Amino acid sequence: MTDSWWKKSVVYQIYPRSFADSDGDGMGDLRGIIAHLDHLAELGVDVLWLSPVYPSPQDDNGYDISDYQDIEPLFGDLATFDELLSGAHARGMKIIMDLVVNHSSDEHPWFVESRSSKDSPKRDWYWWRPARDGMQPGAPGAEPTNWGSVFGGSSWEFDEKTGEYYLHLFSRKQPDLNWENPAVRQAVYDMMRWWLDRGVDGFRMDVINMISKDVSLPDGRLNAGSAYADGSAAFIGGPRLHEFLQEMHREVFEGRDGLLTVGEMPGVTVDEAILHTDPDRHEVDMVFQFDHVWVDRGPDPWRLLPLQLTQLKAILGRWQAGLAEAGWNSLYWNNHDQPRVVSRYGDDSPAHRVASAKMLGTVLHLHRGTPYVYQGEELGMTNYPFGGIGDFRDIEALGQYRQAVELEGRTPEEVLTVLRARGRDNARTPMQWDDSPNGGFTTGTPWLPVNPNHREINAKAQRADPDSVFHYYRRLIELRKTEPAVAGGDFTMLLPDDERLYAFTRRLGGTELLVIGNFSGVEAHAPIDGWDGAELVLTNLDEAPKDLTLAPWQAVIYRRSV
Ligand code: TEU
Repeated sequence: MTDSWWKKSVVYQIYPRSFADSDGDGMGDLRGIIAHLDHLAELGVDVLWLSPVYPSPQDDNGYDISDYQDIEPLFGDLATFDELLSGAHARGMKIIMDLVVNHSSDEHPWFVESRSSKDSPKRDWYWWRPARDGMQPGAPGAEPTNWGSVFGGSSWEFDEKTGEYYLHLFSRKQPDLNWENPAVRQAVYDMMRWWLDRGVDGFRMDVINMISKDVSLPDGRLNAGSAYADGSAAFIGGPRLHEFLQEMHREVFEGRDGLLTVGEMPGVTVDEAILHTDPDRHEVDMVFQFDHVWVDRGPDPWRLLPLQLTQLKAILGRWQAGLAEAGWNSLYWNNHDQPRVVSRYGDDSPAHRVASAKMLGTVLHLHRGTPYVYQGEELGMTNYPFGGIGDFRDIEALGQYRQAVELEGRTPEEVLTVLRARGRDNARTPMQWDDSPNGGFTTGTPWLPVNPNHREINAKAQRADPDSVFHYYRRLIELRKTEPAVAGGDFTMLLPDDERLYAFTRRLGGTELLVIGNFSGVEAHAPIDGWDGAELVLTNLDEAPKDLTLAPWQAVIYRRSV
């Protein structure tokens, strides 16, 4: 992977269950994606990232894989997958797969065999441990460590048959694979080569910074008021992570060109990310960091914090500076785990939704890095009006609600307030294609309801309207292709202390761009000199600002020669 074509590219994430249903079962599928490839080509994206499409019991919507080398029947089959791949390639778009190998499904044959007996040849493919010293196996508190799972409850499941526990950092149906075992690693590399041989163009690697664990599995720190401890010090960026990623690179990617690898790494630091993405170290092309989506999260998980723009700028500015010389940033506001950004950092009221969605897109896409667009973001799709806990489907929302309300004494209302604003189901309501009853997503009953605002917010209407969020995103993506400073320019943050304006410059050779976004509903002046008479490249409102005084939620891009 010597070329870095992905620096000039934009990636579009598809969450297949919620993208488009071709057969009326209420669940999106591969043929649905094929039917909408022209929407993606018109938008101008270069790469499609498919969330998992493999056979799965769907405990975590496909992030629990029971067969790594086939297609989930709900979504289609391998022949349809090949058709999708060639349909994308024919339109100049690549496809990267989701690689979920920190854990498998408990229904994967590897785990079925592993749990069958203590002497199974695959016993050591997962993390099996006896009860805590001196405790009765299966008794409350006898788990091998005090770690909580991300989805609520203990991260250990007791297995009656062999009297031991297995580790699952996520759901009990997602047992963690033991990467210490070289046979596990070889099986994963084999499978990855198989997909590349089939023609796929790379991988997005799920929680890949959790694959190496401190094998002593130490207890974590218990925070006041929580039922379980945070064990992440033992498995985030663990002792052998760099070694494993370099081995994977050697075994899978060496000698193959034109691929993209992006590692999802919750909790990764800038310094670690430099090591992971420095091309000379042969690990991954870029990582997904989380600092900028944790900015509105305080020490208390069940209290909402408003966005503080100065903090957001400090975080993203630190990532821009850190990866300026070696390595590369990914850029994202949204994915299938995050609430809709226009509802979160913008203003989704009718007066400001369109402007703030475009402003957020402008600021993101003009940073140095590879932007990711999550399905529906290009329409300015919003959070869903969830009511009670019965409206949620996500295993994380349900599990965390149970733990908070039943074990930690939280009130349902305080937990629901946070889930409504931040829950993952916000991202997972079906894609809004048109104004028909199910938004053109399905002719059947959608697995998760379509947002009632699909009557106003939908792809069909936006493709016909040159002022829509869709066409604005299309122009942003096009600008990356026509103005080299967008992909290649260096980055300088301006006005770090301003609570309303996000401002920076990009410079490449004799060209400089000035980007300003107003993150507020009031007019704001940017005290920046030297841009009188500069060329206005793009703005999201009808009127250009005068003297750098931006209207509510306005964004501008100026260009000058230097
Ligand atoms: O997510 C990793 C992760 O850390 C998430 O738990 C995320 O931080 C959290 O859900 C935010 O609310 C990946 C996948 O993207 C996610 O969909 C999976 O559930 C998870 O791994 C397990 O595979």
